[in-house]
Amino acid sequence: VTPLVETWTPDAAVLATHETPSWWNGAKFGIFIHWSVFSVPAWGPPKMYAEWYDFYMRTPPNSSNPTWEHHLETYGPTIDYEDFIANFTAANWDPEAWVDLFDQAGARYFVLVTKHHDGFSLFDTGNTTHRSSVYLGPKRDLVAELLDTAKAKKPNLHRGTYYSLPEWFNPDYAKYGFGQWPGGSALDAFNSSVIEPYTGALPLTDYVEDLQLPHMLDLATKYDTEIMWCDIGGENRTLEFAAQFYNHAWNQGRQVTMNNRCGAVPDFETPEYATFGSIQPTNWESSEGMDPFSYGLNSATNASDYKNGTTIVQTLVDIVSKNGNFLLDIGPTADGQIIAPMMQGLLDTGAWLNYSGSCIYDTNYWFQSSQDANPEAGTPAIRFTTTPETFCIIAFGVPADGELVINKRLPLLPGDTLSLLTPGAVRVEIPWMADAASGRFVANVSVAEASGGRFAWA
Ligand code: FUL
Repeated sequence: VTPLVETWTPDAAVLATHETPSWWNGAKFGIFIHWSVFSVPAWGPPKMYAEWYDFYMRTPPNSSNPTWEHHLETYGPTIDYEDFIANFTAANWDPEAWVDLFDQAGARYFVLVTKHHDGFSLFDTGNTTHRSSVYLGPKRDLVAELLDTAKAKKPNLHRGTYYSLPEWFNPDYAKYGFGQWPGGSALDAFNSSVIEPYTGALPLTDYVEDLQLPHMLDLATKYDTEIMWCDIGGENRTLEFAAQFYNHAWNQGRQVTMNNRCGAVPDFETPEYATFGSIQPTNWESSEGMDPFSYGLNSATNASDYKNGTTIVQTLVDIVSKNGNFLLDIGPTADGQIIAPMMQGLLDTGAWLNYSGSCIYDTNYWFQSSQDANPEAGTPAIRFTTTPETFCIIAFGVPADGELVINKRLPLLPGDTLSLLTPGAVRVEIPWMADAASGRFVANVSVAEASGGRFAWA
């Protein structure tokens, strides 16, 4: 029997000493999954998140957002967001195929949306609410299925859960004032009957005590999440939650972490569709969708607009060179499929990481991090990473004349071995400038171009 150790107390000063685990620091690349009722309409105007459909469809038509018109034209006035729940089926979902794909993509963790701002959960919400995939739609515990499959099949693929602390249109949340509905508070939205009753809701005394905190504790202790990726903040019981989350993991000999949107004591920062321009010594993770600007699937996006392998790899390398992690998001279809352009981007990324991973996973940043591209000299942009054994130079393209000129004093000596990481693990001699460096690391040079699997640099 594991002895109960109550190491963590619900005390901000104590919890602030918690840090991201070493597995998270070394993992560098994760997959974010926005999959829920919003995957049914799967639509958003450019530069607006498709997973916000529930909110945008109630935004009056005189605004700059055409979702209201789109909804009326496509579904007519009698269909509400609540009606989409029945069409969120997961009918063709194979959790094992997802886990295999994430692994093939070279991801070391994933973060599944378990409840977005529409308040629809993908796990068993028991007697807190029946607004969940267990009671409605697929009638399956999607969180348990994915996390258990990962745990059983890929123990090195770490498992995380996104959880929105507020809910847009939950009348029980209204007193805490999420209330972003353009016509007023969520309660006003109900009273003016722009939305139907909150499907699946059960009577509650207090949203935070009786629903939000129990949900988060269940994700931590029943589903054994390793990353609590909260969203929005607002009213919360994060100190109580974090203490129990960390104690539970501690008693199982596991290391877990929590982002900065739970309202208190974050382990890491979470820039969104943005990265830092320079090295950040604190832990951070940048997230964005494969879509140009959406986490949820957007059927209005052209196949060619999704990020391809090269863009993903170069984004990842840039982030890693500045001490960050990259959480790349996919938006599956309502029946549980990952569309071809997303699948291809993931596979191309994995193909590159397969032979260049030694310059990504478990690396550290180098204090100079990067050298800008010099188009006149035909030199591509370059990023640097380090390990205790190796100094890595990663070029975002093939230099015009085959010679990579780096105007920095590198931790290398002229006689040091330089090897080019290539798909066949072939060692290639590359020209080097005798005056470029001093130091004693072995160098690896790798070209960050994943699309099509062609890496000719000779
Ligand atoms: C934001 C949300 O509003 C977006 O829909 C998305 O989930 C992103 C990761 O966080 O705050």
